[in-house]
Amino acid sequence: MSLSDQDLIKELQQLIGAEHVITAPADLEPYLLDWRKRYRGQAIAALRPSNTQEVSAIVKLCVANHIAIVPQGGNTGMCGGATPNSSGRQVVISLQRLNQVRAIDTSNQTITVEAGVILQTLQEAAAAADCYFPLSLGAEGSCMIGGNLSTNAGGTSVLRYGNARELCLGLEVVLPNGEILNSLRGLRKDNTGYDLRDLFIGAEGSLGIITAAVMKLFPIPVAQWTALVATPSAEGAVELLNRFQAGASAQLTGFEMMSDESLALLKHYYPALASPLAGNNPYEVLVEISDYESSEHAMQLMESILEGALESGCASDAVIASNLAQARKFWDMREHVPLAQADDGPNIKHDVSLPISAIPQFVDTCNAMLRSKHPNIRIINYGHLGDGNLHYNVAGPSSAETEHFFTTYSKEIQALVYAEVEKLNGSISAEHGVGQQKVDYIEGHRGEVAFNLMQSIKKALDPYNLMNPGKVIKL
Ligand code: FAD
Ligand code: 2HG
Ligand code: ZN
Repeated sequence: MSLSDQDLIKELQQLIGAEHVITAPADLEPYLLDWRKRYRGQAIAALRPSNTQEVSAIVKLCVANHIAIVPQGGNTGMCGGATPNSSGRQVVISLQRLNQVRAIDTSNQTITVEAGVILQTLQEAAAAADCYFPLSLGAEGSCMIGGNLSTNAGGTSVLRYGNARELCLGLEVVLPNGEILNSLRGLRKDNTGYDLRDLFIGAEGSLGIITAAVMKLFPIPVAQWTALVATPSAEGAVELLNRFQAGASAQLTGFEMMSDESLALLKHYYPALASPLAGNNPYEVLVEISDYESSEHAMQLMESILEGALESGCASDAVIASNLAQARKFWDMREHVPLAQADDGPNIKHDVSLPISAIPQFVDTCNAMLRSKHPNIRIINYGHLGDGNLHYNVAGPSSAETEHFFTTYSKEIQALVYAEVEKLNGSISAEHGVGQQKVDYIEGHRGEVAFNLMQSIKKALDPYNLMNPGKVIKL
C-alpha cells in the first residue's frame, strides 16, 4: 500500500531534514515554472538532498510509493524538461545542494564535481588550478553541470572542444531503482563493454539522476582575439567559416552568427549592445581565435584571414576587439540575443542542426516560405554556425502580437521548418534537447527502429516509468 502524501512528506523530512522538503506554495513556485515561462506544473514537494546517498534514499522511497521524479538543476532548460506535469503526483529533486568540487587532478587534467555545481563555479575552480574548462553558455551563471550533461549542452566553444558529452569522462548516477552506479573514472580510454556513461548524457533525467561527474580540463590559451565581421548572406557566413577553418584550424574557438533582425532586437532591448559595425548588415559573425604561442601570432592569423575574406567579398566589414572589455562586449551582444527575445515575448523556437553546407539553402528556403505566408514576421536567426547549429526563432510582427502569433501559428510554422530540416538530413534538436516541447516529434524524427530501441532502453532501466515520465520519449 502506498503512503498518503502527508506520510510520504514525513518520511522525506526524516530522510533529508524538514527544511529541505519544500511544500509551501510560495517556496515551491520557482520549481514549478520553467525559465521561458511556457510550462507550469504541480508537485507534492521539491526536495533538496545534500548528497548521493540521500538522492538514492529518496528514489527508493518514491519507487515504493509509485511517485514519479523530476530531476532539476539550474532550471534554465529550454524545453520544459525540468518542470513537473500537472498531475500533482510528482516530486522535483533539485540537485542544488550537491555543490562540491570533489577533486582536481591537474596532472590528469580532470575535475570531479557534483551535479549541482554551477557551470561558472566549475570554470572558476578550473581557472584557480591554472586550467581551462571550456563549456560556456549564456546561462552559465545559473545552469548546473548535472543539467549540462543531462541536456548534452553545447554553447559557444563546441567547434573546438565539443559539447558536454565530449568533455565528460565518468559519471555517478542514481538509477531509477535507487541503486548508485559509480563510474567516476578519469580515463580517456576504457573499452570494457557497453558505454553506460553515454546513456545518461543527453537523457534529460529520463534514465536516472546524475549526481557527480569527471570532466576534462585543458591548458589555458595564452592569447585570444575576438572579431565582429559583417557578411552579406548566409552563404557568405559559411564561406567565412570555411576560410577560418582552413586558416586557423584548431585555433578557431568561436564562430557565432547573428542575423540583421537579431541585431535589431538586441539594439531595441539593450541599446548599449548595439553593433559597432556600420549599416544594416544581413549577418554579423563573432569570431574568436585562441593561441598557445603568443598574442602577436594570434593577431597575425586573425588579420591575414580577415584580409582574404574582405578581398573575396564574404566579409564586407570587420572590427577586431582592441581590448578585453571590447571582446567581452562582442560576447555580451551574442549572449543577450536570447535575453532580448525573452523580453520581447514568446517566440517559436527551432534549435536545429544541419550539415554546414546546407545552411544557406535552409535559411533561404525557410525565410522565403515563411515570409510568403506571414509577410511581417521577425525571423530571429542566430546561433552556433561553426557547429551547424541555428537558433532559427520566429516571432510575430511586433512584441504586442507575439503571444497571439505564438499560440495561433506555432504548429504550422514548426511543421514547415522541421520538414525542411528533415529534407536536408538535419536534426530538430541540436543542443537544447527534447523535454516536453518536442516529445511528440521524436518518433517521426528518429524513425521506427531507433524509436523502438529508445523505448526498450527506457523500459529496461525504468520499468515503472517514474523517472521524468513524458520527457524525451513517451511509453
Ligand atoms: P535544468 O533546466 O534544470 O534541466 C534540464 C534537463 O535536465 C531536465 O530534463 C532535467 O530533468 C534534467 N536534469 C537536470 N539536472 C539533472 C541531473 N543532475 N540528473 C539527471 N537529469 C537532470 N543550452 C545550450 O546547449 N547552449 C547554449 O548556448 C545555451 N544558452 C542558453 C542561454 C540562456 C540565456 C538560457 C536561459 C539557456 C541556455 N541554454 C543553452 C539552455 C540551458 O541552459 C541548458 O540546457 C543547460 O544545460 C541546462 O542546465 P540546467 O542545470 O539549468 O538544467
Ligand atoms: C543561445 O545559443 C542559446 O543563445 C539560446 O542556446 C537560444 O533562446 C534560444 O533560442
Ligand atoms: Zn545555443
